Amino acid sequence: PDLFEAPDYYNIDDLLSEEHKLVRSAAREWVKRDVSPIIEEYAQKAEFPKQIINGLAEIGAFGPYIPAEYGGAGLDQISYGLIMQEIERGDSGVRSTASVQSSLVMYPIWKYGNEAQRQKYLPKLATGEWMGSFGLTEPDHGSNPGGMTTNFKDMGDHYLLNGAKMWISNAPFCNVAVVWAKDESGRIHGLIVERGMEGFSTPETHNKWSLRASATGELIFDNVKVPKENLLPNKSGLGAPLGCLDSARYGIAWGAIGAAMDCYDTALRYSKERMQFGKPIGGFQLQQKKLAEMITEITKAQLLALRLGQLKNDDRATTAQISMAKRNNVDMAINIAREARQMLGGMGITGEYSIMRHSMNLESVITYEGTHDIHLLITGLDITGLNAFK
Ligand code: TGC
Ligand code: FAD
Repeated sequence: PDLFEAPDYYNIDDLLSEEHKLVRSAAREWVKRDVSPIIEEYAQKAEFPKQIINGLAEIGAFGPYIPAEYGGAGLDQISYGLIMQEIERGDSGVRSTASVQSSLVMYPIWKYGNEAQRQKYLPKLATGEWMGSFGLTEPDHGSNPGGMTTNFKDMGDHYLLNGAKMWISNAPFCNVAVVWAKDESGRIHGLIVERGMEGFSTPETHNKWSLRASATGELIFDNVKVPKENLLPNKSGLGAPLGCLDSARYGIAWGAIGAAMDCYDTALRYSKERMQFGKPIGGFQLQQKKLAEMITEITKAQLLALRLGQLKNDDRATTAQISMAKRNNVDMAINIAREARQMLGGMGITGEYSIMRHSMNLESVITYEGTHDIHLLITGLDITGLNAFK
């Protein structure tokens, strides 16, 4: 049974609105009812549970901050964060599906697309009738997406797209993909590629030990004819995909707190029940140190995310501020997962508890959307003015 209780050591709930709390409890109830009971089985068999797509749409996880006129939930950035937190409490792979759909597919169509593209795609993406993927990373260009080689040529009445993307969440079942590719002058643009276009295939990536309940794959373009109306007209250059990453990384900063909370809550509960040497292991100083450090780090991460949400609501959050929160909060969560796993002893390595799954999932989360190293260098550049990437 899912007994989860969210820690709120600094009464952060006092800083949330009634709407924030309602949105959070709807997401929490749904995760408890429809995700937690099945997710271990799907992770074990390395399969995305497609039956949860409707539920994700119902809790507003597809386009939380996209205006209602396009089918989005029209919520603020803190509600978006809280939804991500609750979903990732269940599983980082499920949160990935929501992050990609909202911040990497709906966001660029909303921000960089024209009205016809918004009307055509956003409502269907908001209900989950269509699922999207985001193709930036390539086999030879991960941390350095500006080096991409995927390209398109202007053939007069259409574009001809060639190249390959790798490590793409939702690729194996997506209906549409927002793909970043260079034009003949080397400028990066976003193109909406639809399943069924000739020469477009999406082979699944197998043998993952992490994010197993999320489908990952490639996007392969072999002379794909893309209609001209599928180019996103309102922004080009590397800044266009990087702008989407700002939004997704913000959501991950909140999401990681959910995974950490679940690990902490599980370890705390276990430590009060598990008896060794005639007393609960939670009574030993070494275990208390772990728990005390966990709740401290979770509380700091909550404050970082909440303040960042306020800045985002005012449209004042910088890329470097978002980067810091993504890095700190994911690092916090992966460390907590590791400590919490040890507190459960042998039981901690089994699927009876969620911790080992969170721990393995977080290896992807600390790698995608900019690795931990890349985020250190983004902060480094911001505070010194010296660019370590060039
Ligand atoms: P750099 O020279 O810094 O910037 C290139 C151009 O972009 C502009 N810019 C931005 N514009 C808007 N928003 C932002 N956040 C921007 N950041 C930069 C910049 O001003 C410049 O414009 P211009 O006009 O001068 O050309 O670019 P760089 O090549 O040095 O790269 C910087 C670096 C390394 C930080 C960046 O490439 C990076 O962040 N790399 C990490 C790659 C990454 O995060 N990939 C993620 C792939 S998607 C994913 O992982 C999804 S997982 C989803 C899930 O399942 O949840
Ligand atoms: P590399 O860039 O090759 O990095 C290897 C190592 O070198 C890392 O430790 C890195 O930190 C280090 N390194 C690189 N450059 C520097 C430097 N300048 N200084 C110091 N160290 C450096 N991408 C998408 O586009 N869409 C998706 O939906 C998506 N989903 C993903 C899902 C999963 C499960 C995973 C694992 C990845 C996903 N990605 C996605 C790709 C992800 O964004 C990349 O894996 C990530 O950006 C790192 O790129 P890379 O794997 O090529 O590693």
